[in-house]
Amino acid sequence: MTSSSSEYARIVDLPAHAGRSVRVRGWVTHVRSSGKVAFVVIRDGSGILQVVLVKSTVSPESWERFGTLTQETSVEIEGEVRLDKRAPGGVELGATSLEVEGPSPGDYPIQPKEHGIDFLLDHRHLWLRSERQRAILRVRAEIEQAIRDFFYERDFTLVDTPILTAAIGERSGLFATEYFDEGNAYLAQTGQLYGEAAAAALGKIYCFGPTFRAEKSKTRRHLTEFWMCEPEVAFNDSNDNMKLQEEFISFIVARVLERKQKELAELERDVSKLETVKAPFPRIDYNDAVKILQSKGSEVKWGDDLGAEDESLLVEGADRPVFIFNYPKEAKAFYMKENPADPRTVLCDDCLAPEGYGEIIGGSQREDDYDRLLERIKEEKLPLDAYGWYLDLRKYGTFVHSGFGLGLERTVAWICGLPHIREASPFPRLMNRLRP
Ligand code: NSS
Repeated sequence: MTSSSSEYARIVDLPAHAGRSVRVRGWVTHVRSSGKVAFVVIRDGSGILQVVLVKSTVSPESWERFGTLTQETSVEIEGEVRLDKRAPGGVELGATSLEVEGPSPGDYPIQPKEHGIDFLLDHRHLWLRSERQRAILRVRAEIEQAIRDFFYERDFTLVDTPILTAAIGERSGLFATEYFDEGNAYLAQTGQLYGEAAAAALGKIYCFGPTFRAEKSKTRRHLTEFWMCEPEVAFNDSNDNMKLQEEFISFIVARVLERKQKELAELERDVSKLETVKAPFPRIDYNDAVKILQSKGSEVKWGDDLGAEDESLLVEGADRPVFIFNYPKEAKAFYMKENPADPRTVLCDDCLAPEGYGEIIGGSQREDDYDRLLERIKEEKLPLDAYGWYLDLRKYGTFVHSGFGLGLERTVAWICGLPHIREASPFPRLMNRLRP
């Protein structure tokens, strides 16, 4: 096979090599021939290239090899780069030789026709090669980079929190596994509690990694494994927390618009719906949200958490995300700070994306009063021995602090305009899906 990669050009770089001879490698996506002239379209991950082989100018071996090409055959081609405005990427390669690196049987499962979603997910390892999936993965990577840049530029310290934990963060389902003599370990649902400890050490931190929830819900927006970015800031109150969220989301959207237009076009995303995403975002108090919902015919009652349909109704017509803040205590997690102005509620917010995408962020000011937190842990019947360390944060110099969690895949689904969250993850984990 091949030697060093510096001898090869990437398709994206070809315009700079116009008029010169180069070698490229990639996978065949299409072939066609008119008898004396053959066309091969290849993909190398950086771009798409049309290659032209003229029978009279290549060796008989190269011409014969052309005849064996099928979709996804991997090839190495040498040829001259020619500028051609009509060709994808603005260049064409006039081949002088063609070698097959890895043949592909002519039964490639994914064809340009309608496949059922189960079939596609069963073949996710191959489905990723399609243009649409590549565009989604690139947008996802850009969002992840934007997340890291946002916090790096603002002097937050990245803190990696554990995945095997004894303490539970959220109410939704847990994955448990036996942990030597220590009883059950749980796959982390959140890094938040550790983030709070780190915020007392470093002031402004964030964690960003996989989180796990044994969700028994088959919806468009639940995965059992998803990535969450969770900043935690010492001395921020709930109001500061919402400001950080709107600044953060606006930054991410602006970055994708700036750098991923090609991918958004491939996804046929209506970018005018993203261009309006700018801070500040509207804020609706939970009490008002319930009234609005009831006036729109929802059966929601004060005290309920809001479901997907309620969320859609609340953002109806909004041109940017909307905050719903200060939910009833019973609808939310134990660690949220009681609202001094209305102790039936907690200082928290959900940030709802427009166009029906719903909650992409959950955030709150944390309960910083030792006794009240202890009471909440008991009320929720959480194992006290696993929370001693968490209570210590309220014992040794308690402090006002707030943070939030942004779900990466929900954000990707919204920004890409995907109908379902499963396409936002390279290898999605759903209730009924652990492979590939
Ligand atoms: O449960 S959250 O609302 N909040 C937390 O986990 C807090 N501990 C975050 C914090 O304050 N540090 O989840 C946060 C976000 C939520 O808005 C969704 O965007 C996403 O995490 N999320 C999910 N995405 C995909 N699938 C599932 N099952 C899921 N659950 C939450």
